[in-house]
Amino acid sequence: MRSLRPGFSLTALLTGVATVGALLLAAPAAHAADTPLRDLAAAKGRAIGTAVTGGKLNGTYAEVAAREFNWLTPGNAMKWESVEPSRGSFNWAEADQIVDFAEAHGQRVRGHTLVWHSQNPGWLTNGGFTPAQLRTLLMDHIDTEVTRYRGRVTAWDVVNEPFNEDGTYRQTIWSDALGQDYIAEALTRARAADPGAKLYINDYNVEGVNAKSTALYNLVRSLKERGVPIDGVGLQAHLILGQVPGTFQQNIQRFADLGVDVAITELDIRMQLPATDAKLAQQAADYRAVMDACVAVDRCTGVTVWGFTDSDSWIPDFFEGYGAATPYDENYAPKPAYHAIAASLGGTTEPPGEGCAATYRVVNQWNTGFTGEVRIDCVDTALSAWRATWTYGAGQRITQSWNATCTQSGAAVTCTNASYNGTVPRGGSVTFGFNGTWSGSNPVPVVTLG
Ligand code: 9MR
Repeated sequence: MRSLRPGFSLTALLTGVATVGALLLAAPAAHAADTPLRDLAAAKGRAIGTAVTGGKLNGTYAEVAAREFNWLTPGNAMKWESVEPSRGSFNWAEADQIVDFAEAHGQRVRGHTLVWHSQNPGWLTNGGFTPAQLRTLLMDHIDTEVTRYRGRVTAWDVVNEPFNEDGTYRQTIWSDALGQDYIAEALTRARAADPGAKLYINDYNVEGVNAKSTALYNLVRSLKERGVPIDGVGLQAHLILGQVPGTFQQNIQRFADLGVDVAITELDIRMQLPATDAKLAQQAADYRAVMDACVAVDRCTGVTVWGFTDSDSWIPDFFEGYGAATPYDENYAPKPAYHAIAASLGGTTEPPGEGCAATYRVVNQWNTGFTGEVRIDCVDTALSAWRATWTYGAGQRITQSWNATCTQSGAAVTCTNASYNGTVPRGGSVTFGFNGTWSGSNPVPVVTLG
């Protein structure tokens, strides 16, 4: 986690010092010329994607989608209820439109999604079909859709959200009819329909190491052992402000070590409205933590955001009082989160006026213990001494630290520089580490520098 240095805010400068307003107001123009995210991502061999709505692909929405992203996911257009609203009557208009748009702009497409318990057409779910009929319907659906886009959809979320939170299999129309091996059957069928497409299982709340992600891990391992085609896992990453799991990178790495790719497929980070400067700064830190975790693991192919603008996000409709979850505001102005994505991809821009920021990460975690680290990066400020503080939300306790002196009182932790690392130059960074204990959960706290 990072947070802005207290007292360092562009808004304060703008309102407090009217005479330099013109100079500071020139900054957005400079930002418009920043290297687009897709160029930064391409230089790192990564995907930076967004979900899109076909009906909005014109004007500024289309310009930003084309300029900034090198992958697109149809947010709804490829779901069964969208493509076959009544039996045998297909509507490919929006899906075709998005695939055409992507090709016109040199973008790849993530197909979403073939087998799901949700957003199925009524004729299918209420049709009273026998298990044998449902198997045929599902296999035909996979054949029809995957074949239609053969060679044009690079990766498919073949199976979406197959697990419950406790790691058991979700009971769905498909598990009821075909048994739990519907997953293997669907993957095998998709491979036959387009041997060139990468095949994924996609789920939410599987970003950190937990019961659900471990179930997904065990499934992927067993599919690999059986020779069932599986190329990757999608970690959706619908996250809440300040709650990026500390084990994100460790979790990505364990899937990579199984020999599959990992994609972050639906990233958004919601906050309780109204958005404030402090919340947007925290959100930028959270986006940065997710991006950094992906960039750190070779087999993490990239990150897709679930809508790039707050005007095209599912959050306000589903979580009352929450929103502002994407990297652009409703008027297409890039938020601090946008700059955090750019910075993680090697871009040079940071949110204007950011001084020094701290990033907290769980490096490793085991039964009851963990190793953590905090990195302090200074962008346009230097430090001669530092103090990082945070409050643990789940009973964690620090037992040992290095490259800093850490004390804990209740839940409150204070770490100050060692004698040899208090100086951090502009553009420089310093890292310190610690061991601790945890139980239940180990969420990442918000670190404040002072
Ligand atoms: O973004 C989608 C939204 O427009 C739909 O109303 C919603 C219905 O469930 O689905 C949203 O996308 C979901 C995605 O397909 C699968 N993972 C969760 C996403 C958010 O609900």
